[in-house]
Amino acid sequence: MSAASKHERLQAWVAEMAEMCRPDAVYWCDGSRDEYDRLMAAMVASGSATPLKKRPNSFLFRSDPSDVARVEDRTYISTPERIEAGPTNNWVHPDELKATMRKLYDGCMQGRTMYVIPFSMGPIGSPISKVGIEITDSPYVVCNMHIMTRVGTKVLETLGTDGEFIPCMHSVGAPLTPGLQDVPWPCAPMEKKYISHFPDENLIWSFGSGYGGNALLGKKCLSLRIASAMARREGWMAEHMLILRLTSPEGRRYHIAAAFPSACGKTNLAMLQPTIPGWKCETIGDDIAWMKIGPDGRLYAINPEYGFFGVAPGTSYESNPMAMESLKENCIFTNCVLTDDGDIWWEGMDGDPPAHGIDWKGRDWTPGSAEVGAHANARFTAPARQCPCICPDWEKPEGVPVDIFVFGGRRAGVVPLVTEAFDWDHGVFLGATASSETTAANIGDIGALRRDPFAMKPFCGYNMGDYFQHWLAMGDRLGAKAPRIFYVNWFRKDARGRFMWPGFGENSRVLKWMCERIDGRAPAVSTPIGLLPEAKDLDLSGLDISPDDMRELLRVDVDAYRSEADSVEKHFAQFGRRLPARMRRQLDALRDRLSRS
Ligand code: SAT
Ligand code: MN
Repeated sequence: MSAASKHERLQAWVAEMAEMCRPDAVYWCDGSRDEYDRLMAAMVASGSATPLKKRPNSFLFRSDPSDVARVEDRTYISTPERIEAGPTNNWVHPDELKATMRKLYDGCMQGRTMYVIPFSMGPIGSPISKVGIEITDSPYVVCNMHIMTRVGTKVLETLGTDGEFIPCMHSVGAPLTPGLQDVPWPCAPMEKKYISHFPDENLIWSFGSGYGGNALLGKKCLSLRIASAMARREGWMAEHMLILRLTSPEGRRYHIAAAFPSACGKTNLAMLQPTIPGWKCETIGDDIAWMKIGPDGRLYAINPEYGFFGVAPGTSYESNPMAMESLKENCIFTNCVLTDDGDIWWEGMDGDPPAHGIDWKGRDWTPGSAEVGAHANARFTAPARQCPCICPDWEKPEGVPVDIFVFGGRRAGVVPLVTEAFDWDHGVFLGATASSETTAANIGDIGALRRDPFAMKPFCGYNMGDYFQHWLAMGDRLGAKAPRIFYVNWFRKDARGRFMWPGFGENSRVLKWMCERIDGRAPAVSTPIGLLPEAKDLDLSGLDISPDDMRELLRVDVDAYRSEADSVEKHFAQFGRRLPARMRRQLDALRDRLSRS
């Protein structure tokens, strides 16, 4: 008898879902290597996975061309009152959404197996961790969840007979009714895809997509959308942040948590190899941080995940050697090029492209082909423990104390390389007004400028105005022990479209200045937008960068910021009365400083 059978609520929920979806079989996952191997072998046999000769225990998948990224238009925060979801989320009333989705779920697993995946976000037993149970009809999802979360019987044991769990319901939405032939990547058409969250019930219902955050429900759905709503109720924080430890040549440790939108280099920054001598960086997480105030009054962070789901194109030994080293075995690759010698390849990888390969759509590909070989949002799924610079404390149940918060986005113009907030409220203002040019990580326009507060626009499970208020309240509780807040932009371009800052490992120079700031050892200039270094305050030794570029990277364009303030005004207007007065005051203060300079 399985351990789960003792948990009545869990059993009842699984039975109810099975009755609705009508799978051929129900299978409880134990998280074992043997289970992973069996599922992979079956997917190889059916033609949906290709084993890679060059990488032990690694497999390539090609998704349906319509199912390649998160679908923000089809993602819902479903609360009884629309105002609780706020202006940045899609909303449908729970009764209506559930009725619509019940019809879709009705019989949707015919001809398939329903997998029940018990998983823990965070180390099993950590006071910050949460248990989820994902139901899915996708063995690809099961294998990815094995890498991205801690799956298995042990989780059921911690649940006991009445432990709390977050139900995560998922179906690819492609029943195999008699006579239908399965396809390598089953999914439903766009108008039937729903990624739904019921934060009042801690419940997730996802239908129709098998890709990334739409389907691996521990990630964005549980660890950000549902967790952010829980965190607000319970007084902690669930953020779209990498976590890293920087150690100075003297051995002083700094923990940095940094928020950037999807595909803006979080994984690269998390695995940064400092170019300044004597400094060391270790990775704790690359995407999500859960943070609680510890007994000493400081803020402690854990990475709830167990693996990396990273953007493949652009990842190379030059841009991120530690990621490349993490990908040598036990990985899943999605929508990359298959080379003739049985390896994967993507645009931006080191060295010459292969002379021939199979592209992400399964067609012959050569370097002269009209289209890219790997999809721009092609991904690798890799176990975090395989990262050579993973921090020895990355699974510490109590987490690591955060010294520094960093916000940022992709901005070709206007926003300087680095700015320090005057104080907590100003830092919250910088986070609340963060902006970025959009990337291929979600379906939609690429390169359009949007405000992405705290990089949480797609991931905040409640009204974003209340979320700003929650940040202010956390700052009030943390007082003098609050992390210091910075804003960065690695992506400034010159008139010819060339990146002005080299980025990657060179970003350590900016992080070093932040560390010196919190130790009171580095100067800063007060400007209308915040505290900035002068070029001489940054360690630029050994870096080939022109004084003109440095001046431009650290210049505050007062006129441009006046229009930024106008755009912030519009951005804030959408929150109406839910915008905290303290944010309004920050905007007024910014305008005041700009008018005086
Ligand atoms: O597909 S995911 O949502 O997991 C990746 C991302 O957009 O950050
Ligand atoms: Mn992300």
